[in-house]
Amino acid sequence: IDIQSTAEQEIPSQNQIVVGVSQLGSESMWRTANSASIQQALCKENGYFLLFNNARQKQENQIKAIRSYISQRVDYIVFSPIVEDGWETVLQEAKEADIPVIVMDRNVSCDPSLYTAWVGSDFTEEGRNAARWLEEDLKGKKFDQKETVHIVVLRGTSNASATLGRTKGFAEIAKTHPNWEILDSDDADFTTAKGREVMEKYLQKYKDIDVVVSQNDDMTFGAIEAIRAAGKTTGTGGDITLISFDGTRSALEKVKSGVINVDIECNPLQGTYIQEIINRLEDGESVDKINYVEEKVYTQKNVLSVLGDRVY
Ligand code: GYE
Repeated sequence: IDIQSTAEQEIPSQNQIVVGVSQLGSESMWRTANSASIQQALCKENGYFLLFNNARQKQENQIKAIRSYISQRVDYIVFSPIVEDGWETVLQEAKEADIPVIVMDRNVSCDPSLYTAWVGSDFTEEGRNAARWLEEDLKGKKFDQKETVHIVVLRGTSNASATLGRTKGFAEIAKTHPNWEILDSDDADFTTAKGREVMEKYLQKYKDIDVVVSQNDDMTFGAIEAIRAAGKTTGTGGDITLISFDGTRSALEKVKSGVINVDIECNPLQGTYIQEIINRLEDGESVDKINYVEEKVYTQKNVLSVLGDRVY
């Protein structure tokens, strides 16, 4: 092994911007795309030296990674908080060390002066968009106003902003429809295996499920397996209406083929937004504190417009 070049790779040069990233895990297709996006944007060619740590769904691992970035005196810290609470102490430490922190994807609930900027999605709006789509879809169907719509929800990771926001946004609108009944709402960790497991349980427990709201595509795939195994169908003209979130390529293929009715996009391509923020800070410019990424809603009607370019 060529020690010289290994050593060169491991030590940042004077003019490189050193960024420590703490990614919360690798639970979903969305997460994989998010990690790739950050790694591509903060690459050597763009002037960066990137330290990247996968916390494998543990907040304590994220705190450890952030502490190690502080002791290595990196120029910037970027992290996607697994849950909203419990970051004050470590962010205070980063502040005292004068290291700007950029929060990515999910939110933190602490004093906003503890971080420089946040990039991510409006999860509550995503939840509302799911319910708004359902309102439209039910128009003219037997459920419209009269019969009860039986809904089950597959929630993501407990206390994650994506879970909290999507749940809240959907419930806000559901409340205004006396005939929408949310039968059950359980955490399924944003994974396919858990999605399948929770959906199997729902199918045993409730004979009459009209709508499944699955808070990410990975859980949706698990739900589809469980529903098929129970001899039922989903999607356009199927037994169960399937609402998903994220808009990853393989799920959008299923929107195209009519197995998933609608996919509420959540944009994982946040690397360029973060690169832009860091570059502005490097130039001594001010940055917006809150930065929303762009997102849409996909059904069979418009899915072809995006499928061709979908890279994740
Ligand atoms: O929807 C899910 C992932 O925080 C927006 O986390 C993210 C969510 C995303 O595991 O697939």
